Amino acid sequence: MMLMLSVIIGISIIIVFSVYSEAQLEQKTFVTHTGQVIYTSGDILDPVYTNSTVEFDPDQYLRNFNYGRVSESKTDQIIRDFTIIAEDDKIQEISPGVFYNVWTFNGTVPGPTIRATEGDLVRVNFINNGSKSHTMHFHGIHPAEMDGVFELVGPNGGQFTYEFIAGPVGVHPYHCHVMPLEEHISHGLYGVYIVDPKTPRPKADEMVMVLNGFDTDFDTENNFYAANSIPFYYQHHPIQIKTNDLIRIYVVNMVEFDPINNFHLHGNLYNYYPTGTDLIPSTFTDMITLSQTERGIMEFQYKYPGKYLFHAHKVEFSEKGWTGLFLVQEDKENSGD
Ligand SMILES: [Cu+2]
Repeated sequence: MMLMLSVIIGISIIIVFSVYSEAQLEQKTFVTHTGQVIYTSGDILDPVYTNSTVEFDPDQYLRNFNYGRVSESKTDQIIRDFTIIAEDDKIQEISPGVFYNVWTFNGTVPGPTIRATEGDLVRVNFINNGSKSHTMHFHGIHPAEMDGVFELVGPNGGQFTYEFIAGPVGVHPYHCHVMPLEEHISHGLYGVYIVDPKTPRPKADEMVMVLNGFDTDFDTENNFYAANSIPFYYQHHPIQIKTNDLIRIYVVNMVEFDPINNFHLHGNLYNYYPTGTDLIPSTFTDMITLSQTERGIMEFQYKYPGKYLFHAHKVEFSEKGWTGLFLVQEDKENSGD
C-alpha cells in the first residue's frame, strides 16, 4: 500500500514539474510595426531566432568561407563565381526583444565571407532585390568600372556582374557604396573578402570576426556593439579552441558613427598582420586599434587551458555587447604528456 502511494506521489510530482517546465519555455509573441509576427523566449541574454525571414548564427558565420563555384578557363585561369543578393526589408531580433530592419547580402549581416586565391578571376553576379539602389564595392585592386560606386544597381531585380582578378593578398571588406553611405553601411550591407596567397598560409583554426554595431534608435549613435552582429553572443557561447593550435582571425572593423574600435585578447598576445598584405607580422601585441574598414590578421596559440576574454578595450563598446570568450581545452593528443 505504502509502495503504491509512493509511486502515485512520484508520478504526480513528475507531471507537475514537466507542466511547469513547459510553461517556463513558453514563447511570447510580438507583432512588429510592419505587422510581422515574431516569437521570443523572453530570455534576457540569449536571443532566440524564430523569425524565418532572417536567420543568423554567429557560430556558423565564424568559420564559414564561401569559395564560390570554381571553374577553369581554356587558358588555365581559375574562375570563382559568386551570386550575391541584396535585400533591405528584413527584420531581425539583434538583441532580445530589439527588432531592427537589417539590410543584407544573401540574407545576413555580415554577408558571406568571399574567399579566393591571388590571381583567380572573381566574378560576382549581384542581384538587387531591395527597394533602394545598392552596389558592391570591394576593397582591393580592380578596374574603375568594377568599383561599385558610380554604377548604381537599381531596386527590384537590378543586376550587375563585378569581375576582377583577386588581389592583393589580405583581408578586405566589401560593402554597398550608395549614398547616404552611413545609412547603407550601418544597416548591414557589408562583408569580408579574403585573398589567400598562392602558397597557403600555415594550417590553422581560422575564423572571421566583423566588429559591428547597430543604431536602433536612429540618433547616429550605436546602441549595441558586437563581434559578428549579436551582442554578448560569444560570451554566452564561448568559441572552443585547443591548446597549442594556431588560431588565425581575420578581423574587420565595420563600426559606423564611432571613429575607432579595438581588439584586446586576454592571457595572450598575438602576431598582427595589418590588412594581411604582408606575410611577416608587423607587431606582437594584445591590443590593436582600428578605424572603419581597417582590418588585419591575428595569429596566436594558447599555452594554458581555460576561459579567456576577448573584447573592445573601449569599455563602452564591451559593455554594450562587444565581448566574448575563448574556451581553451587541452589538446591531449598533442600535449606530449
Ligand atoms: Cu546600399
